Amino acid sequence: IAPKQAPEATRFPTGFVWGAATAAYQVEGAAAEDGRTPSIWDTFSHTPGKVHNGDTGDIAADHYHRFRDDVALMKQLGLKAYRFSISWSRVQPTGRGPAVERGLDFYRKLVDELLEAGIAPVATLYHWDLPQELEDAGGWPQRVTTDRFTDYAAIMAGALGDRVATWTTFNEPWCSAFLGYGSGVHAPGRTEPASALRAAHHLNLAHGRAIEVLRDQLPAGAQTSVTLNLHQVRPLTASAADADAARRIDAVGNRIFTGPMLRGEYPEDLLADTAHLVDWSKLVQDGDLAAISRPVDVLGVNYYTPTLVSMPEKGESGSGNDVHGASDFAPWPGSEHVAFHLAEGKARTAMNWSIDPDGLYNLLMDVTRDHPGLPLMVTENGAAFDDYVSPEGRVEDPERIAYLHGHLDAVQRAVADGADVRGYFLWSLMDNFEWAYGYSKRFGTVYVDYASQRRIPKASAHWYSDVIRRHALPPAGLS
Ligand code: GBH
Repeated sequence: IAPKQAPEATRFPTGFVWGAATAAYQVEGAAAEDGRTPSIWDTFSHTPGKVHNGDTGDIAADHYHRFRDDVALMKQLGLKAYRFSISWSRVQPTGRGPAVERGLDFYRKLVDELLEAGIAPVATLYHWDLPQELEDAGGWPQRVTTDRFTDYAAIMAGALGDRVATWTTFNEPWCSAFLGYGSGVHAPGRTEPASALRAAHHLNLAHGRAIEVLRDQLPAGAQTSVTLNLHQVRPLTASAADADAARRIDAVGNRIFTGPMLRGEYPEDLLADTAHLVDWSKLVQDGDLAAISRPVDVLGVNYYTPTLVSMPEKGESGSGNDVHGASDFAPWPGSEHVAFHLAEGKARTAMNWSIDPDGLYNLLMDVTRDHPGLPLMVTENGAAFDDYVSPEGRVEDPERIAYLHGHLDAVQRAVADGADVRGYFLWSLMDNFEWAYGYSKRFGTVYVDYASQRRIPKASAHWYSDVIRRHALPPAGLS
């Protein structure tokens, strides 16, 4: 009789990329250094009442000055890739015209440091921080902003195209359009449903035009992508009304981007749901859809929690459009009556988001079904918990380890069932400025003591390191 052996752990696919992510305004600090001018997030965070505790990104995790130490830490953890974003107003302070060399230098040095450490740089051109001057000229609801973005993309491809192999145009354009111009909980804080829809179209167009520029300028092996926060929408009940609520949110939350980008058209139901707000026949001009649908090499998806919706009957009050507690104005133009719910009986993170790894499995499988053969990358996944430093100087975060284990297992199940997932980026490398929540929410796998700027890898960082080394999840019980 053969001795009992531990079952062989399933390994991730060969070449599967292990990374961690940040975004410029959330970590860099150095808000007024080397020629950088304010972005809409500087303005917003300095406006009283917009961000928890009046927190700003002025200093953040001081990554601008500490990037060498941060890259050394990434190397120590065994990361294979680092996803960061570029602060537009650092390289092109007015959002127009020639680039500022000192601004470009920061990203050149960061990229060189990463390459030296054997870590692949994955650059996002836009993670929500529009130069304030461009917002003053009308921002994303204005078509001219797409010209500005295309110029900026060309500058960055020229400066870093020889060294950065993976480029992402936008991070979560849904948030820029609908939280920025719809609910106003994000910068620039406008609450104009029609402007939010216009912004969405212009973000799509800017994406497509930038993809064209990147393809022209980048070497053959470089990859282009965009990252979407596709909502994993589920109806609360099996009723026809709730099914319609789910359809509506899927339209204005997901298909408003995947439609034009991946199919070359806006969904008919979206156009109908929002016809009273914008004249789509004027907004979408000849050639726009061809530009927007220029192919990307890989689609990035960010996932945190599913979206549970219903359509309350007239007179019945829904739970409102503020499932995450940040919004009292619906960021869903055309679907203002849809109610949002928190799943019962599931554990929650410090954001009060329910923990549901099956949502990630379903998301990857849904995209694979709707867009067969499309390579995917999980560009963000992670959780905030109430982390603290123990008297011994350690940060124990077993809930985060469980969260990551569950979601990486979901990725493996999706891969086994046919999804072409090329990599996984943990959100976030380190604690940072969590937008409207300021520094009150810690998503990092590395703890940041904001008083001293000391970094302390949490227990989950050591766990993740181990996963990377094995290229597999540890046997159950070891996490
Ligand atoms: C990501 O976005 C960001 O890319 C990243 O910068 C951020 O730090 C991270 O996640 C953690 O939050 O209540 O209807 O207004 C977050 C994705 C999608 C979560 C929208 C909150 C609010 C919807 N967000 N959601 S609503």
